[in-house]
Amino acid sequence: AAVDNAPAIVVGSGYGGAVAALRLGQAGIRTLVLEMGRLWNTAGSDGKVFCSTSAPDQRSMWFRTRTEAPLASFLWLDVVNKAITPYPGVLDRVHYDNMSVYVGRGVGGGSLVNGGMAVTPLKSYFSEQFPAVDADEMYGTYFPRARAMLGVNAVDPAWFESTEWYRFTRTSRKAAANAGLRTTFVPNVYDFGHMQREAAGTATRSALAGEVIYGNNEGKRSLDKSYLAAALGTGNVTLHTLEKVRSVSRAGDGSYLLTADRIDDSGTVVETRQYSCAYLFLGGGSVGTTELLVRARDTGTLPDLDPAVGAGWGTNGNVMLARANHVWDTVGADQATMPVMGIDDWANPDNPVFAEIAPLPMGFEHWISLYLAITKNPERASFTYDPASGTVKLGWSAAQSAVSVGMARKLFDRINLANLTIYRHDLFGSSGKVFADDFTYHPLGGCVLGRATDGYGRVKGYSRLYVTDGSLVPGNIGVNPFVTITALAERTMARVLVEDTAP
Ligand code: FAE
Repeated sequence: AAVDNAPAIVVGSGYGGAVAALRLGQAGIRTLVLEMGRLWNTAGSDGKVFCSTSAPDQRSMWFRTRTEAPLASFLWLDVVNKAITPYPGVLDRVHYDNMSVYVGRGVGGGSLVNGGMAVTPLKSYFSEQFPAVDADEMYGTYFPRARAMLGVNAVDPAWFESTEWYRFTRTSRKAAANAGLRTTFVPNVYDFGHMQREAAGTATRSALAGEVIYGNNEGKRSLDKSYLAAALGTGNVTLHTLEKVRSVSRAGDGSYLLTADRIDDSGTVVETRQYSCAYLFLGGGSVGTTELLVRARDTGTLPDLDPAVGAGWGTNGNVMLARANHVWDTVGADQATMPVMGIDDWANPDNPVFAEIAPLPMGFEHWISLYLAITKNPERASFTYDPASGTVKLGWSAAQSAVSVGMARKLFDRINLANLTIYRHDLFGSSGKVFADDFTYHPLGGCVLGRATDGYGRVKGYSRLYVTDGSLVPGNIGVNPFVTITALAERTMARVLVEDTAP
């Protein structure tokens, strides 16, 4: 088969991949981006690019016959998930033994499906996680650069206090305050000017129409509208979609050889392509990149990869849970899908938790307060290659999830006690589960900075091979992770373009 050559290849078009593509393109380096998902720019028969969460269709999930939403049930009833036709939809749930990982599929990766919360971690906690990284430089240069490029903005506090769309957040804030807990506004990449126009009836509703995990048709500054648009604008970046990189090896001349499967809308492999490049940037996300490298090391295509490849993975301590409010504490039928506030108890040395106040837009009053807690769970797991099945496995155990639950429970027991309220038992399946601890939105680690790579994301054992995504973050960052991932990728690219690509 013919081999396509590019000076640089980027695998994946999420945060890490998008930053790499832009900075390579700006440096005048011809770059090819390979993305396994589709480009989300064509309207379906309903005139929309993405489907809604209330009426999911084939566009919702990656090759499923039924949706797998995080909230499985309401009043224990199986009313949330719907039968769909298999298709390269935008949200995937990757299943491992005791943990499943939600990821975005498409040009823009997680930015297409996420809640847009753009949070910079506490400097002290960042330094704890990345002791070898110059924190002054990160907070002086790379975090501001990332926030500016991502289009981070904040809700107008006066509008927040008065709008029906954030009543659910104010009710959760009150419950937290009753327990003596601090809440803090969190910035977002959703355009709040657009959201206010949605509320006023002068813009098409998206965040105010229940759109989020299956994509936003309006308002969200996802990567295809920020970094990736700019990358393509350099004229040096090309994008191939529906191509999944299956393996990576190295040729005698030091170039990298990639094999990619191109699929059609039914998932059938219609072509297997070979690529070669001098510089390879991996931005497949914590799970995508780590799986590729573990497989490459253990099948012998990149045998010199460090033993640390595959290790140091964590869930950012994610736990989802819900409380039932009193009848007088309404949350409103109208709820914006973009969270704007968190309960910040991270400084509590006894039980550090940062819990985002999450929306649950169902179109009627349900008195439910939903949360995604980020706990400081120190547990880590490793990915290993299983030769018998030819798959990569994740060694995360249920006991490791229980650590996150213990921390979330401690915080929310306190809130329930202060408010004389209880947990909801009907939202996470028929078993009556209170704490959803079997999935994460925030997979982190697997190729940890300074362990599997050098201090800048250069993969140990190989030259001109880089990781730029969430696999660099050691399992927990204490806040929603994409601003950190973006800023670290900016730091890597600034260094690599100066030191590694001299003609
Ligand atoms: P990611 O964005 O996952 O991009 C990886 C890309 O590579 C994807 O497009 C893949 O399809 C593609 N890919 C993977 N493997 C291959 C392969 N072999 N060949 C070709 N392409 C491949 O990685 N974070 C926040 O900070 N704030 C939030 O509010 C927030 N909410 C979230 C809500 C949901 C429902 C989810 C799922 C996540 C949320 N996150 C949030 C997490 C955030 O989206 C995630 O940390 C980043 O997207 C990770 O960025 P990466 O660049 O690591």
